[in-house]
Parts: sequence; structure tokens; C-alpha cells
Amino acid sequence: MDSGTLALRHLIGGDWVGAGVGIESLNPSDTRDVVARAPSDEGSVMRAAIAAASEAFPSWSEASPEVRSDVLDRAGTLILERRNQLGRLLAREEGKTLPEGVGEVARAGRIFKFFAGEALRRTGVTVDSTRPGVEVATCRQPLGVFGLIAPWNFPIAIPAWKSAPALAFGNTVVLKPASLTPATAAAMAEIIQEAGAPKGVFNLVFGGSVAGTALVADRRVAGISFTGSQGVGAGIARLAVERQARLQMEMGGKNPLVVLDDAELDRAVQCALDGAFFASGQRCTASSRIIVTKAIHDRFVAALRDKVAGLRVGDALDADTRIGPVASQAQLDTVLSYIEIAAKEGARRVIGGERLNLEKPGYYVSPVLLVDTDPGMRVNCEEIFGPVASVVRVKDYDEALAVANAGEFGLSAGIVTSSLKYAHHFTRHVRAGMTMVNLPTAGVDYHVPFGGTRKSSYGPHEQGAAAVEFYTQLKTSYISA
Ligand code: UN1
Repeated sequence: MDSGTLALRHLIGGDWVGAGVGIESLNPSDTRDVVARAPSDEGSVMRAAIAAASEAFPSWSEASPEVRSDVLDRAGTLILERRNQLGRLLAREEGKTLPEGVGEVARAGRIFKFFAGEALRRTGVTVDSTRPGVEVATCRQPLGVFGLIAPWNFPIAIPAWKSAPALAFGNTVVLKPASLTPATAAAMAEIIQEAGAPKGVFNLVFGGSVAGTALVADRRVAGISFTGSQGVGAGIARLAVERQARLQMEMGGKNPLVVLDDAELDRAVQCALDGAFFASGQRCTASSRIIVTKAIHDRFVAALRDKVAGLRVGDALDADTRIGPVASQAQLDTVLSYIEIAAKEGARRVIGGERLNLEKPGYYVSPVLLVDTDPGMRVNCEEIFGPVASVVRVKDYDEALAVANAGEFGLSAGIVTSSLKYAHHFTRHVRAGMTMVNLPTAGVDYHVPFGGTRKSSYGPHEQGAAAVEFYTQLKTSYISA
């Protein structure tokens, strides 16, 4: 056990408020360890946070971009300076391994620094009007308060990639983090305050669906950015669209990794291993469907099986752990139920899928590799969000592409091949917002756009140069002297 139980509070208008234990975050590697307790709002705190964010908006949006840039840059610096300590907290609270936790914290720090730069990038243009004597200019303006609803699987990177651009472009923020990972979100909120954000510019409210609904339904909130499940997303969309709020949603994937006969075997295995199992498969970009052409299939499965056998599952904070626990009892139940579903559907389990009872009580399950699966099986259509990968055998590239393009999702898609022809064709024709050649489907850069198509995403992409579209309003001005 690392360091006692944190008592967290909401952050509203620069003050830490509220008390209570409605939310309890447990260490998934050792559930005797209570990482934090936090109050759970039933709506009134959320409304106060929105009021504080509304009040802070005029001066924040009208301040020099340098003011915003400096706050974000300092926040980035502080996050990077504290990456080891924060990475440890993150790994303890969420269950990804320590290197993964420290890496995620570093990513969050870099995101703040990237948007410190973007805050200074003015994006307007001037255009000659078709009418003599008239000038046309475009500019981008902040909108107001943004409501950000973040998931538990990237408890600092996702709050960072929603908050940093919102703030950079002059908006104010109310963040509702996931109830499984409140401590990591609170650590980020503290740093944003310490970096000099004026009161009310950034607010943090803990709570479940009641608090979330209060945020989404409130007419003072200009836009909602959500990452989470399809079910929750559908409810958010109804509320947000009804009142014409700006909306951006990212709701997971069933990401295909295609392995062609001409792939380098080691590289294909490494892509599958990383994409499917690292972070316990709890990434919306995880390679959960591995589509393999027939001549390489058996060699690939044997080599991947051997690698999976070598993955040590254990306490996220132990140095020799490669795969941490899953994040919660609910995730564990989901993973185990899909293993049963796979068996009933006729998939063959090559390795893994055991509930592990280790020395410490935690949500441990061994990574699962399924073979002899059909594209239509539930394990190949539904997002499991755990260390489960299924292999589909296909005859050739054309069938691989067709299988990759089946289903409802379209976030990330990868191909492992030494053929430029197939790599290029796949990049152009696979239905996904992000494509990877000879790389895992998961693990994205922090400075480029992120997002999917079809049921994976809704609204403009996040991150990189794309973020400005969601967090600003484009204005076109005509001026006659
Ligand atoms: C990554 O693959 O590096 O929730 C990021 C998720 C995604 C982030 C994936 N929004 O898993």
C-alpha cells in the first residue's frame, strides 16, 4: 500500500468544497487499499460550478493569449516534473503498470505544453470580398463554458486533452472525471490552480450520472466533450442536441489489426501484443480483432501465444509486472462473461482467460487469445474493454479488408505488411478515423488529431490542430470603410 487514503473535494471558483464519501476509489491491484474518497454530487454542486465557470469566462476569454499560454505551459511543466509521483498515483488508482502510468502523465504534460503553443496561434484569414471596397476576415472565438466528461482508462491524458484546448482558446471548464479515478483528476486540477489559472476558469465536480446530466442539460454550458460508452453517449446526445449544445463524443472501438502473409512475423506479434494487451486491453484503440491471412496464420498464432504466456500479470506497481489488473469488478465480470460467450459461440481459447487469485486481492485475469472465430461472433462485434483478443483467419487481403470494415465501429485500424501496395490501399479504404501501418492500433501521438468514424465518434476530432474546431466558434466579418 502506497500512501493512505486521500480525502478529495470538488473545486469550484478556486475553492475546494464539499465533503463526503459517496465515491470510493480502490486500488484494483489490492482492493484493501482505498486510494481516495470523494463526495458525489447530486446536481447542486454542478450548477454552482457552472455558475463559477460562467462568471470567469469574460475576463479569461478577453485576456491576452499569453496569459492562457503561460498557465498551460506552467501546468505542463509541473505535470512533467511530477511525472513519477503522479504516474504512481495513476497506476495505483487505475491499475495500468507503473511505466504506463508515468508515460501517460508525461503525455498529459506534453499536451498542456502543446496547447500553450496553440493558444498563441491565431488562425483567422483575410479575404478579398467580391464587392469592391469590402474586406472579409475570419476569426475564431471562444464559446463559453465547456463540460468535459472523462473516462477512467486514461485518467489524466483524456482530461488533459479536453481541458487544455478548451482553456487555450479562451473557454472555461467544468470537468466531471470518472468515479473510478477521482484522485488522478484532482491531482491535475491542483496543478492547474498552482499554474495560475484564475478562480473559476477550471472547475472539478465528482459525481455519477445525476451530476453528468446536470452538466449536459444546463443551458449555460456551450459544449460537451465526452469519452465513454455508447450507452451513456446516446443519453448525452439526446440531451445536448435538444438544447443545441456543441457536442463531441468518443465511444470506443473494435479495432482491427490485419496481418498479411508478407508481414515480418516478429513485428506482427509485437503489434498484436502491445495493441491487444497492454494497459490490460482497456483502450478504446485496442486491437481486439486480429485478422490474419492463411499462410502466416498458424505461425503467427503460435508466436503470439508464446509471447502472451510470458506476460506477467500482477500488481501494477511491481517492477516485473507487464499486465496490471483490470480496473474494477465490473470490468472483470465483463471480461469473464465474454470468455463464456466466446466458448458458447465456438471460439477456441488458446491461452488465458483465468481469474487469477494472487497474493493480493485484486481484479486479475490472464490475457486471453481466442482463435477460430467468425467475424459475426459477439466477441468480434462488441467492445469488451479488457485483455481479450480474437483472431479471424481469412484467405487474402480483400477478405481481410472486408472483415476489418464490418461492424459498427471505426476508430483505429492497423495493418502489418511489407507491401506498399496493400499498406496504401488499406490506409485509403479501411473505415476508421486513424490507420496504422506496421504499428499497433493503440498508442497515439499527443499533437495530431484523434478520432473515429461511424459509431466510434461524433463531432469534430480531438487533439492536435483539429481541437480548435470544436472549442471555438468561427466568425466571418465583412467590413466596408
Ligand atoms: C491511445 O491509444 O494512446 O479511451 C489513446 C481511449 C482513447 C485513448 C486512446 N480515447 O482509450
